[in-house]
Amino acid sequence: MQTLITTIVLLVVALLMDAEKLSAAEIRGNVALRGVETKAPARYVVRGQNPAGSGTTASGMVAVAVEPLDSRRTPVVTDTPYVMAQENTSFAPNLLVVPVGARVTFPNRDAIFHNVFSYSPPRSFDLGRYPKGETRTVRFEESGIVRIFCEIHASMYATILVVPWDRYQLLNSQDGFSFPDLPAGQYRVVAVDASGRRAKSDIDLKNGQIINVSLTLE
Ligand SMILES: [Cu+2]
Repeated sequence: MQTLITTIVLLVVALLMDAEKLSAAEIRGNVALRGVETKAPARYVVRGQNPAGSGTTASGMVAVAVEPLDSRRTPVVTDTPYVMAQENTSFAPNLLVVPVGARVTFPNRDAIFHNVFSYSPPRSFDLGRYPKGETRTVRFEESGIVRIFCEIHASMYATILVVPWDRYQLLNSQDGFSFPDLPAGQYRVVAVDASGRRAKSDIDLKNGQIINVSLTLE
C-alpha cells in the first residue's frame, strides 16, 4: 500500500513538472536604434559630437527588462551597492541596471570636481560637488528610467534602469534578447540605452507561446 501511494505521488509530481515545462513561455526580440544620441537637459546646449561610449560601457549597449504588469515580483537586493564612477570626465559604466531597493555609489576618480544629479521622476537628486576619492550613495526605491548628468560637465551622461524583477539583459544592440521560462501573464518589455533613448512594448503572453518583439529606441 505504501509503495502504491508513493508511486501515485511520484506520478502526480512528474505530470505537474511536465505541465510546468509545457506552460513555460518566452519573449524574444531585437532592438534597433534611431534618432540623435544625446538628450541633455534643457539648460545645456550640447555642441558637436557627444562622446557616446565613453566610460566602460561600449557604445551600442542596450538594457532590456521584462516587467510583470499583473503581479508583484520582489527582486533580489544585496547590501553591496552598485557602482557608477566618474572617470576621465565620463560615467563608468554609463548604463546600469539595478533592482528596486538597490543602492548606487558614485565615486569621483578624477582629479577634478564633479556634481552628479538627476531630474528623473523615479529618483531625482543632486549630490553636490565633491573631489577625487570621495563618493555619495543613492538608493533607488521606484522602478523606471533615471537619467544621470553632471552639473559641471555637459558632456557627461548615463542611464540607470531600475527594475522590479530580475529578468533583464545588457546586450549589444546588434544582438537579440531572449527571456525563456516566463509564466503566462501580462508583461512590459522596456529597453533603454546610455543616452536615454527608450522603447517599450506591452505583451499578453499565453502558455507555451513564443512572442517576437521588435523595439526601436528613440
Ligand atoms: Cu563632471
